[in-house]
Amino acid sequence: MKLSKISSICFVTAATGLSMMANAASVIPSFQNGLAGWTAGGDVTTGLHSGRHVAVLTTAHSTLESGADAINQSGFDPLVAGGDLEDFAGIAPGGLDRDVLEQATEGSVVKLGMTVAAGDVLKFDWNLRTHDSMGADYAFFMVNGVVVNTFSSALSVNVANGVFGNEAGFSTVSYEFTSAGPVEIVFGVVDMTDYVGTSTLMVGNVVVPEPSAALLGVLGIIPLFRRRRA
Ligand SMILES: [Ca+2]
Ligand SMILES: [Ca+2]
Repeated sequence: MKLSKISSICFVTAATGLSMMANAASVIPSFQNGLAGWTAGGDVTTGLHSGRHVAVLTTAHSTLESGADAINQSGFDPLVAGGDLEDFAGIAPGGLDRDVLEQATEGSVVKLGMTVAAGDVLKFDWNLRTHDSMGADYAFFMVNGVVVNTFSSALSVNVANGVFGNEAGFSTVSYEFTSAGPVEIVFGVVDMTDYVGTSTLMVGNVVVPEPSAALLGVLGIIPLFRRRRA
């Protein structure tokens, strides 16, 4: 009787944790369904690139850029830095500048709010493609208004097909949430120093993977079931 009671308490605790993890995983919409569920600012569309359904964010103005830079995809202009861009991303004006000489000028952002459990791991794939030649543009990943990862156009040195310029190639990033609760995740790309040399962020496969069988074992669910049934 005593063993059964302890087992039940442990199971409820573990199941609650799993429920929260599943919540975080289930609320991240795939870009296979367009931008449904996400909030976009600036030039943001979706597409299939390198086998991934991705959001495509550019720094291209719809009318003020020309030649290879004129690749605005949506008809919406990038948000202006020094106010609108930072307000939308949830960071203080100037928060995307490197320093007083290297300042963000305009950019595009996509963001999502969700609830996570402590220990949840977010994973995503991103690639930066660019025509940039001065003042390295960059893509960024933010959590609750803090930039936690960046991807510089200086890494985009590989010739790529299509209109988006040279690329670095896709890489996968993992980020662990250290505390439970509501969070806002933000992906963006900014022009730096000047407005030309369009840079494009492609981001996809944004997931919080479901807990594995190994994790279930660590949480004690499998052994506890066996003990209860014994
Ligand atoms: Ca630049
Ligand atoms: Ca631009």
